[in-house]
Amino acid sequence: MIEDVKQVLAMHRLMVQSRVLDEACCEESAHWFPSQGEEAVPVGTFYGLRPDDVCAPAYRGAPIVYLMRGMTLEQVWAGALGKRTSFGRGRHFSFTAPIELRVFPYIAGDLGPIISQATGAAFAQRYRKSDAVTAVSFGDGTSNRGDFHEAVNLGAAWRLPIVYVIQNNHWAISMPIEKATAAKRLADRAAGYGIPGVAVDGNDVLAVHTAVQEAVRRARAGHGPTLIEAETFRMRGHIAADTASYRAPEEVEEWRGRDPIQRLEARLADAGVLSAEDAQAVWAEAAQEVGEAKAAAQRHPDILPTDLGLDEMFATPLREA
Ligand SMILES: Cc1ncc(C[n+]2csc(CCOP(=O)(O)OP(=O)(O)O)c2C)c(N)n1
Repeated sequence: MIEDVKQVLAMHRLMVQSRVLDEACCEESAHWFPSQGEEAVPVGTFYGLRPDDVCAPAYRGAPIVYLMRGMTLEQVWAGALGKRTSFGRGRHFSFTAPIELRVFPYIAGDLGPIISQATGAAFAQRYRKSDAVTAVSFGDGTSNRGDFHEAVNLGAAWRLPIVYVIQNNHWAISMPIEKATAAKRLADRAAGYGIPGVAVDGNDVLAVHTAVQEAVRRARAGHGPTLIEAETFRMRGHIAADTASYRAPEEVEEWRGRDPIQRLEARLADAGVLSAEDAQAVWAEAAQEVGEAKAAAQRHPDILPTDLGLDEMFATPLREA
């Protein structure tokens, strides 16, 4: 159902921008984590949250959430190119975001703790008597970790203002979800925590957005967490260089037919909201913006060996001992 045309067009634009940026980053770095085909989950989940809400996006597709929270494309590129001007100061050849935007930075390596940390952010929101909420998304593989159980159990027991979103793209590197769990629907796990569990078509941005917004309303009203499983598909390998030879090409082709951007465009065309030419213009504009931002970020200074000092490793103590 298309109720608010302006919002839907904004989400379409973000998905296109995400796709174009992601393709360009894959060309730039063999280690980039491709998110092509999964755009409806980050966009549908984090679009429309308030500036005082906290966002903790899954690493796959996170840059579009940073852009939604106020980072510029040039800043995202500075991170992707490992520039000294990036929020990771060039020490992290990837992407991250400043905490001031109330978006969790991408923390390399350890998957899982972000679910507990986001639950902690929701606890802080409750403790400060604010009606802000936290939304956290993570992969199906990550949802099989103990961190998930501990965090969701606590969030539910304390009725914290948080929405847990599993970005189920069917694969965790080379491990298919059917081999990692016997559960048919990951959303069913919610019953074990005493919270609502909702399974949505993760390639339908409106379905994701509607489910998350409903969960946000519950959380804001003090009714606690919801677990949402958004089913999508990882169209490329785990990283840009991964040819994903461990899976059947037919499976990928089947999902190509459910491309979230093409589906939305078909729907918007049917509704007389976006013509083929309008859609073309959105793609062209995204390509131009992404290209210009990259060119600008390439001119930023690279990190120097002398930047790798210990000065930023330790925070200044709040009080002298
Ligand atoms: C605690 C931990 N275990 C293993 C890894 C290695 N690892 C990096 S990405 C990944 C797959 C994660 O799968 P999923 O959560 O489904 O997210 P996806 O990559 O599919 O988006 C693994 C196992 C890690 N980074 N952290």
